[in-house]
Amino acid sequence: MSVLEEIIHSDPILILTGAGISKESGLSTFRDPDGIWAKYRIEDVATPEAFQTNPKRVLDFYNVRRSQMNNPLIKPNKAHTALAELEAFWPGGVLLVSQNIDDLHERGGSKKIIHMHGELSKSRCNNCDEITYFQDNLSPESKCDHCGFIGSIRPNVVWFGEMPLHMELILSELGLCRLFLSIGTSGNVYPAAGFVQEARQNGAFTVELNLEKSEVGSYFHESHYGPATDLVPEFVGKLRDLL
Ligand code: BJW
Repeated sequence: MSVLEEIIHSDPILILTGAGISKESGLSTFRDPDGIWAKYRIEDVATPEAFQTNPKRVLDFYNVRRSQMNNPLIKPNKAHTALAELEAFWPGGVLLVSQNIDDLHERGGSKKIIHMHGELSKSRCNNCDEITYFQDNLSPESKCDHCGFIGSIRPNVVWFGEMPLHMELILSELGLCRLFLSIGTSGNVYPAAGFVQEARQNGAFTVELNLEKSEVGSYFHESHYGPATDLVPEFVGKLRDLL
């Protein structure tokens, strides 16, 4: 891998992950033929308007996904754990920016992680903005423990038309990283899909690890195609060899 010639151990690394990294753990992606958007319409379940029009449908969609995530059979895979190992041994620092709302990176051992599209294990009150760790099902009758409002509790996730979380910090880190690694994301959804160009313009070496070439695949210096559980441990192994 030519990354060996470009990167030294003191370089900061920023890693963007998408649904593809959790696929081999048993969670669905969105845009693959068997993905979530083949079964649900985005406008029915992943917009603020959908929540306003039919909150039960939206909450049920996330209740099902929360129970899938919490199924004991769903575990972090070798790609998740390899990234946690990288974070532990890489001297230059590793920031993980995940579009995923599951908790498999944390359960795999990663510590420094930003969930830019939110987290399924948390709810947010539309009335008072209180964010709460929440593992039960939500319903339109759910009451906010903080302000007492009924019907305002939603999953703490980012829907289309909403601002992804921690963008200021992410943009600043994209300016600092020397290696940008994109794993298991189709490059369809912005602003995440634009991160490769942002990082590259700022001088980072950019690498895509994905099952197939993504929508923004031509912007990467280097690409490797295959399942994340093969590619990620292999790539992390190459970085370890640099030390
Ligand atoms: C494997 C694998 C294996 C499979 N191993 N790989 C026109 C132009 C540009 C932008 C816009 C536009 N019109 C509207 C917009 C903005 C809009 C947008 O991007 N729309 C596009 C559809 C065009 N974006 C927004 O609205 C965002 N907000 C925003 O832009 O605010 C303004 C702003 C601007 C600038 C700066 C800051 C703010 C919000 C986006 C919210 C996305 N929300 C969702 C759902 C909520 C969370 C949830 O329910 O989970 O987030 S949509 C869904 O897509 C989810 C994902 O995080 C996201 C990305 O999907 P991902 O992860 O890439 O999954 P897939 O399925 O697409 O791809 C999986 C990949 O894995 C594939 O490539 C497979 O090949 C691969 N794979 N198995 C390795 N084993």
